[in-house]
Amino acid sequence: MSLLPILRYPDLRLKTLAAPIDEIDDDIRNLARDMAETMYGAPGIGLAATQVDIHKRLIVVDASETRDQLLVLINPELIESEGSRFGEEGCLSVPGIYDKIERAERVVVDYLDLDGNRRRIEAGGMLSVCLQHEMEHLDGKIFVEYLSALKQKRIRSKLLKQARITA
Ligand code: K2U
Ligand code: ZN
Repeated sequence: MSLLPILRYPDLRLKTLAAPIDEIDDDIRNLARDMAETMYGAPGIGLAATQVDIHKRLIVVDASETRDQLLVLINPELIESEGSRFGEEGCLSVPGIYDKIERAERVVVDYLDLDGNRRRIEAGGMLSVCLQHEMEHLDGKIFVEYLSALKQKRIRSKLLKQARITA
């Protein structure tokens, strides 16, 4: 088990398009385990492999109050989305930054579980937001990209300054 380093915006590796997973082997199972440990330790309610510089289509999510309902989604696909809601979001790759983002209210997502079974999840609420947020990471997109160019500029300079101080 190990905690994985999380890439920080504006690291260009966060813009990488993740590749589909063809074989669910021990490497993938170990990665899912380490991503889950990293997510719980952050703490967060989701984490995409992109954020730990592994460019494969794998996300882990646990939006439960009890923090004991881990979902591992391999090759997740957005099948349906409906409605619209504005909610404040953060991101483990953009520490200390929170802003309101519009998302679909409900989503239907198909994916493979760690046993290779095809599954379908219908989600609303925070789980729906988290799934949309994580699946965008796999496409190299970060929530700050929905914000104005000025806000993005300010966030970029703040995080670059933070990185210089902590380097
Ligand atoms: O991708 C990530 O960085 C994980 C996010 C997922 C997320 C962002 C916005 C809204 C829902 C989920 C982190 O979990 S951000 C930290 C956090 C923690 C608890 C609740 C919401 C956000
Ligand atoms: Zn994020």
